[in-house]
Amino acid sequence: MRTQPHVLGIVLAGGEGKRLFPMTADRAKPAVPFGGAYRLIDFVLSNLVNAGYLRLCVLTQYKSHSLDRHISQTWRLSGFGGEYITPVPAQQRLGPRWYTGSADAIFQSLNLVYDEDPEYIVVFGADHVYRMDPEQMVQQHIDSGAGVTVAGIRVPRSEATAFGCIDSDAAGNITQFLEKPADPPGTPDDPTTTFASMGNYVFTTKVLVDAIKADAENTDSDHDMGGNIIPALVEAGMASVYDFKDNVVPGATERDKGYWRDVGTIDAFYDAHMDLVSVHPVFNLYNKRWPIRGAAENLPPAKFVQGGLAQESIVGAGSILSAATVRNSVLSSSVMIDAGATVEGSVIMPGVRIGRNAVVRNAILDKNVVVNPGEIIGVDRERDKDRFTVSAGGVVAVGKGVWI
Ligand code: ADQ
Repeated sequence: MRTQPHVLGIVLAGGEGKRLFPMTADRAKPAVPFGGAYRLIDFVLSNLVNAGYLRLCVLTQYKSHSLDRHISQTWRLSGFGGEYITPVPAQQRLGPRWYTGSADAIFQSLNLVYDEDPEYIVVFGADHVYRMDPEQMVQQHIDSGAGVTVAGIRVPRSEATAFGCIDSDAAGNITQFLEKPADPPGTPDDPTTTFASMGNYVFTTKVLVDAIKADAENTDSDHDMGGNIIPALVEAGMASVYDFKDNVVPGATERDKGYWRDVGTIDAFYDAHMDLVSVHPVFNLYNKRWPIRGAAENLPPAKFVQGGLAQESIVGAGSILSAATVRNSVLSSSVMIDAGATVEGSVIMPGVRIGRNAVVRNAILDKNVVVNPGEIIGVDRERDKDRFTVSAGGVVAVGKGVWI
C-alpha cells in the first residue's frame, strides 16, 4: 500500500562534459570516477534511493557504455515492490535524431512517464557531488502548490556564470531566472553571492508534460531544461525555489552540512577530491546514516609494506604501497606504488601503477595509467603542458591508460 506520494525520478545523465577532458574522452561525465570508490552518478542515485525513491530512469546518450554497465551492476534492485533503476539510452524513438538538449531527452522519453503515471517527477542532474534529502524538497513542492520547484544554492558571484541564476520573492516564488548570464546578479543581502540553480527540479507531472510538449513545438528553443523549460514556467508564474540550506541530511557534520559541488572543470573536480582528505573533511564520506553507494568490488584490503606510508589520504582496496610516500591524495582501488615513489596532492584512479622513485604532484591520473620508474609529473609545468592537459589552476590531468 502506498503511503508516500507517487514519485518518478528522471536523472539526466547524457552530458558530454567537455571541460573535464581527458576524463570524459571515452565516458560520459556522470560515469567519471570520483572519490576512490564512486562514479559521479552515485551521488544523485544515493540521494534519491536514500530518500526512498526507487523508480528511477537514467537518461543517457553520450558515450554511455561504462555508465550503463555501472548502473546495471551497482544499482540493481530486487524489483519485488515494482522498483527499478533503469538506464535509458537515446533510441531515436521520435525520428532519426539524437537528443538536442536535456528537455528533448525528456520529450523523447515521455513514454516512461505515461507508463509510470506518477503524481510528481523529480528531474535531477547527474554531475554533482553532494548530499541531499530530496524528499524534503518534494514536500515543500507539494505544500507550496507550485508547478515546478527549483533547488537553489548560494555560490560566489564570480562563479555563477556557469549556472542558472534565481531571483525570488519572500514567499519563494521565482520572479526571474537567468540561464548562465554573463554578469550574474548578487543577492539582496550580499552582492558577492548569487542564488544559483543546482539543476535539480521537482515537477507536478502535468506541468512537466505540458511544458515539455509545448517546448518541443517551439522551433526557436534549444530544448534545454535550464535554458528554456524553467524560464517558461517562471514566466507563467508557476515556479518556486527550494533553498538548499534548509535541507537537513541525517548524520551531517557541522562542516559538511549543505555541501554541494559542481565538478564540471578539472580544477573543481580536483578541489572536490581535496575536500575529502583533510582530518576533518569538508565532505564526509563516512556518514553511515546517509550512505553514498558505489561499486562494491571483491578485492583484498589495501596493503602497506617496507615502510610504505599514506597521510591525509584515502586508499582504495586492492592497493599496495611499498616504501612509497603518499600525502593529501585519493587513491582508488588496485593502485600499485613502488618503492621510493612520492605521490602528493593527487587523484589516482583504479589500476594505476607508479614505478620506483617516480614523483607525482598535483595530478589526476585516470584509470590504468602507468608511470615509469623515475618519471616526474606535476613539477615542471612547461614540460607537462607538452605532454598532458594542464588546468588553469595547474593540475596535470593524464588520460586513461597512458604510459608515461
Ligand atoms: P548545465 O550542467 O550546464 O547547467 P546541462 O549541460 O544541460 O546543463 O546538464 C544538466 C544535466 O543534464 C547534466 O546532468 C547532464 O549530464 C544532463 N544532460 C545534458 N544534456 C543531456 C542530454 N542531451 N540528454 C540527457 N541528459 C543530458 C544546468 C542548468 C543550470 C544549473 C546547472 C547546475 O541548466 O541552470 O545552474 O545545471 O549545475
